[in-house]
Amino acid sequence: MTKEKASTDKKKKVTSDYSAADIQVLGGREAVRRRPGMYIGSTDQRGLHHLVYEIAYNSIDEAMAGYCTRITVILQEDDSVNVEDNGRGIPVDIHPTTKISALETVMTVLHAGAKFGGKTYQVSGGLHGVGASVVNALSSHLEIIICRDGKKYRQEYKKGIPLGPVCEAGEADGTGTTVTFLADVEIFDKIDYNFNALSERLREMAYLNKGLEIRLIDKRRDDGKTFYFEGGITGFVRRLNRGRAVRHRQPIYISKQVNHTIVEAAIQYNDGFTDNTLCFANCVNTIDGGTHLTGFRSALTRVLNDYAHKSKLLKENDSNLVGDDSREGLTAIISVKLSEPQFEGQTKSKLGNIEIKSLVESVIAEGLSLYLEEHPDEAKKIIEKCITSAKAREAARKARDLVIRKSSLDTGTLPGKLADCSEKDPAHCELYLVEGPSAGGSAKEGRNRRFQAILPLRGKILNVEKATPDKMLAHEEIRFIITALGTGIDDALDLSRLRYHRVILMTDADVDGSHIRTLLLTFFFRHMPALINSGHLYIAQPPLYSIKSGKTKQWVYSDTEKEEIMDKLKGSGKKMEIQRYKGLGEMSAEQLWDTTMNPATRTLLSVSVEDVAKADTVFSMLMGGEVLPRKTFIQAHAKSVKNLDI
Ligand code: 0RA
Repeated sequence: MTKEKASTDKKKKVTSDYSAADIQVLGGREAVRRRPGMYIGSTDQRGLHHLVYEIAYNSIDEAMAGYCTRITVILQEDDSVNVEDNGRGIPVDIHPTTKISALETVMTVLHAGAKFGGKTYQVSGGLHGVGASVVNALSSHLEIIICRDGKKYRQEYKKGIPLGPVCEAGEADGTGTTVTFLADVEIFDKIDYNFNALSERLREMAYLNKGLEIRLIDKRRDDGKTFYFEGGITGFVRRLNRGRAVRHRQPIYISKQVNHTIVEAAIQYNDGFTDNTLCFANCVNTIDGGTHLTGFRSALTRVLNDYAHKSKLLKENDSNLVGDDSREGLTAIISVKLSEPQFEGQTKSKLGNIEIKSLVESVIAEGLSLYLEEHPDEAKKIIEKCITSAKAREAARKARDLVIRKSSLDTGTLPGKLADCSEKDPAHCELYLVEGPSAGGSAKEGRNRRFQAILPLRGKILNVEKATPDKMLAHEEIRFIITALGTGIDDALDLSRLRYHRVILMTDADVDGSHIRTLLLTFFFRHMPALINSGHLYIAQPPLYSIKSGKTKQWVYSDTEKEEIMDKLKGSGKKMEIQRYKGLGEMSAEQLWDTTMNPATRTLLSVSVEDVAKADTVFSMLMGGEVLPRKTFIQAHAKSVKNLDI
């Protein structure tokens, strides 16, 4: 009987027909009250603020749909909050299936708001927050007033339960919705709204909806703020960049509506190094990015590269700017508004709509290209910034590679051509660095393989004095030396890992040989100075001559020695045969052992650097770029290596 009556009399129906809806309402209401955290995150101040946002989101949806220009949030002295808008007003007519008013459905059924909005909204599918029903369920008292069709309607709730039907409450001038709620002290730790925290988010909303005025009034302490931004996200970017040196005065603004989707971006580079890009989908800050951000980034990098090449700011052979280069010092807002946003991820803060990527990419590419064409001065400043970033990135990469290489050198496998010794105690081991493969062969054959290792070196050693660190490590022979020694180099040098306590340079006694020796010394001095300072580095002394007389053969290691012996032999009238040895390769394996490698008979020069500061200039003079000082020095210090017998 009641139902029958209700269908003919709208007002009465609303009054009486609560039985069916109640079950549904209580279901949602109780779930929300039992586990409020599931719906609003927490029951502390953040959760409390969430209530305000949920109600405000509905009004912002109305603004995005183009029907609302002003939203007022008032923090009342009694801890209740008003959210008032000048939208169309929530419809109060009876819903055909639920048989209750649209207003009551929105206020009592979880997620009902979104469903209601979907059909009527022009571009936006709404914020898709948890909805007004959650706020209602968590409020000890809630009142909603609708102004529509020249009338005022009113309904009240207690903990989400209607205290009565929607009632007419007089005349109204305009249209709009006002929600007043008092958060339930049974749910919340304490009712204490933070004006500044609320301002931040409301300001953001105002930026994202240009032309929308949002007021926040604090009646508790007579404070208030009005947010209204004609420039929308352009102003947002300016605010983010305030106090920073910017590369171009005006933010770049791009906006386009395609069917029911709006794409908007504001871009301004500063002189900093971080990427400060915020992206929003239907005014929700998608902190985990998503398809809109991906589309924006690829357009940005592509367009900047195209322009940089076209304008010859990047030369043909220069490598392209990468994404990171185009985002250094970037402040940007990307805002998309679409009908059915899909929010993904754990916290639903990533936009998933796949079609948005190409849409954003094309809108941004078009808008940005146009801007660069029309603003060559600004374009140049932006591109130059990106190029600087590219250079810095390249330098950083080299430095990083160097560190990685250095550490891999420490543990690298031994070079294949190293003929290692069998002794494991480094204190008893020697490593011969031998010039040329043939001498290397003789040395391998002639050595005592128990404690003597041979590393033959091919060709000239890189002049490290003139090479960049990465070039040096790209040089194979140098890498072999480093891995064979096992200590690492430079800052990473660890002498305790030295695999041979005698490192012996064995080069030919000719010009090439002495050049190679100098190159090796330069390397050790620059990159393993501790090896020299601790007395581990030696120079082998192969003989220069052999003098044979009768059955005896003598090895001669210097010209003075040669003169002495010759004088002696001449005096005794004996015949002699003198042979000059220029290269190690001219000696047999046995001869090499006898003359140069046998510890019992050989002579080694220990390399020491007494005056490191002096040596430093000496090395750069010897091996650096300038030719004249090198020549003078070599002539003056031809035999300056300290001689030490072992
Ligand atoms: C659905 C339809 C219509 C308005 C709204 C929702 C609406 C909801 C809220 C929530 C807070 N403020 C709001 N303002 C409007 C209007 C349908 C029509 O008039 O044709």
